Amino acid sequence: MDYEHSDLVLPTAYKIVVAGGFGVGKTTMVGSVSEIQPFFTEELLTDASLGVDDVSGVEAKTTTTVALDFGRIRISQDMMLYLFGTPGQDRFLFIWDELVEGAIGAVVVADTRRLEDSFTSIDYFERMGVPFIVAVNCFDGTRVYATDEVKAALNLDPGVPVRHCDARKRDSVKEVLVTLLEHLLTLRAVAA
Ligand SMILES: Nc1nc2c(ncn2[C@@H]2O[C@H](COP(=O)(O)OP(=O)(O)OP(=O)(O)O)[C@@H](O)[C@H]2O)c(=O)[nH]1
Ligand SMILES: [Mg+2]
Repeated sequence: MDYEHSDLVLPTAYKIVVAGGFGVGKTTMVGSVSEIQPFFTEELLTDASLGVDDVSGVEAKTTTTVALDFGRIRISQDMMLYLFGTPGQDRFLFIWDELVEGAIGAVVVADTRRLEDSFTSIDYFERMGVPFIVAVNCFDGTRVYATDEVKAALNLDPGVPVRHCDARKRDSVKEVLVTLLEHLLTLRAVAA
């Protein structure tokens, strides 16, 4: 057989978690950036969720993630990212430990109309020692807050990057992932 082995570059795969509160755009984010057909576990929001799931701000929402989202993107010749989106509701928190196992970092997606919903994710990653950044998903018509304001409101360590994005746009989400990778490299440099 005539393989050109020297041309063959197998990328290393890394696991990234996409977390955040209910309805902030995690599934949208994984879906818009994935190069493979993403895997979603969406279930219809039923009457049972009335009074439990706060859809204010995302009234058009009809489904919710009950287990995970999965997508994949090749960032460079030698780097592949596997994206695992979490369910947004606290009642599915029991899945998180397995979802986060082996992850090199996380993106906490935030909606500035409901910033307090980010605390569950932020507390979780701080407790588990998983490096993360915050991606503010800029929904149409909502006020845009400066990253410093978001940082202060979330009481974040000054070193944690915050950036705005549009979860529906592939390039925007790619920039979020690159920001996370740069943050990981900075942390590694500091630790060395
Ligand atoms: N206008 C606008 N709508 C968005 C954006 N991102 C998501 N949406 C909509 O907001 C709703 C919530 O999006 P999802 O991606 O399902 O949110 P999620 O965080 O995965 O939700 P859960 O899994 O239920 O926690 C959907 O109706 C999306 O179409 C955005 O950037 N702008
Ligand atoms: Mg979801």
